[in-house]
Amino acid sequence: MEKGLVIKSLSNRYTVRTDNDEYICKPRGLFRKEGFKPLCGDRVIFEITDSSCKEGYIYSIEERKNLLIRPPVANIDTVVIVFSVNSPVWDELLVDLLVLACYSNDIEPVLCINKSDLASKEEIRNILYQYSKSGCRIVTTDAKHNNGLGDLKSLLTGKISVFAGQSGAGKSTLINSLTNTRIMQTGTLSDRIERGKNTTRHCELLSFDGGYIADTPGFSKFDPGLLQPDAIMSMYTDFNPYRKMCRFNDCKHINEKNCAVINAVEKGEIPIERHNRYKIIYNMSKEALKIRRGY
Ligand SMILES: Nc1nc2c(ncn2[C@@H]2O[C@H](COP(=O)(O)OP(=O)(O)O)[C@@H](O)[C@H]2O)c(=O)[nH]1
Ligand SMILES: [Mg+2]
Ligand SMILES: [Zn+2]
Repeated sequence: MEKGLVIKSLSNRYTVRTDNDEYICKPRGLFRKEGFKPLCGDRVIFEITDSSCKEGYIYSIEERKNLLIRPPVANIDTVVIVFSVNSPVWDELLVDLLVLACYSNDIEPVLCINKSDLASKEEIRNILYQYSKSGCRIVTTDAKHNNGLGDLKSLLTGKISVFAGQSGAGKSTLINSLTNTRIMQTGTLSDRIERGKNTTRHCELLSFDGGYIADTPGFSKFDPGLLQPDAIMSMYTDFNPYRKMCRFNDCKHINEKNCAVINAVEKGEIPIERHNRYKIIYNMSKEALKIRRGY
């Protein structure tokens, strides 16, 4: 038996990569009946049935660290959240929501401010400041003129990454540059084409420099109702140094008296933009919870 990584899935054929080879594998019959299919990113145990044709059977899938349904990828280490300052204007709430989506799936978010050629230094500095205490790694890139790509690449080495964010922010352009291919369609309508491709459950991990990037447009939405309000609170790491100093043990840092987090915002120690977004997302999640509970 061999061990390998599923790097491509296409109509029930899986390309499994080992240290020095690739095999086209079918899943073992029994495990298909169990309704459990391999996904790109899965680490599998397989048997080589024909070493000259490089074919085999997948026997089992190692336990997954996480998985996304759309795009269908397992064991994601990093999601690169791509946005541009003003072309399109960045959706601030979406960026925070995607960061939360990462944390709740045990994925490391990397923020990528792309199209830096179209923004002023001041605008970029402002965004860097907003996330300076978020614990997120953040890079600035200009995919069109190949600036900052080395910084981004160094954060993705040895990892399985997915790109996410607003349409038009430059995800496909970045993936093409990093992998030195033109595999992703760029420009208007391209996301729709790539989504169409994914509905047939096509997915491929593109290898580069010891890491992999999924060739999908990634996700561009996240429903805060999927998280509990208290979970959201704990994922705003900006608040960590202050939480214990709040007057109330169960302080939600929304409008309570003697809230150390709110005091820190007033003193400029926590970026007010982050706190404002926290309040909005916390309340969205609370409303969703009320609806679920029926009151
Ligand atoms: N000026 C500039 N244009 C870019 C940059 N990155 C991507 N673009 C352009 O922005 C448009 C949308 O890019 P695309 O990669 O398709 O975005 P996606 O929808 O996020 O995949 C394309 O016309 C790209 O050529 C950049 O860093 N600077
Ligand atoms: Mg795209
Ligand atoms: Zn508080």
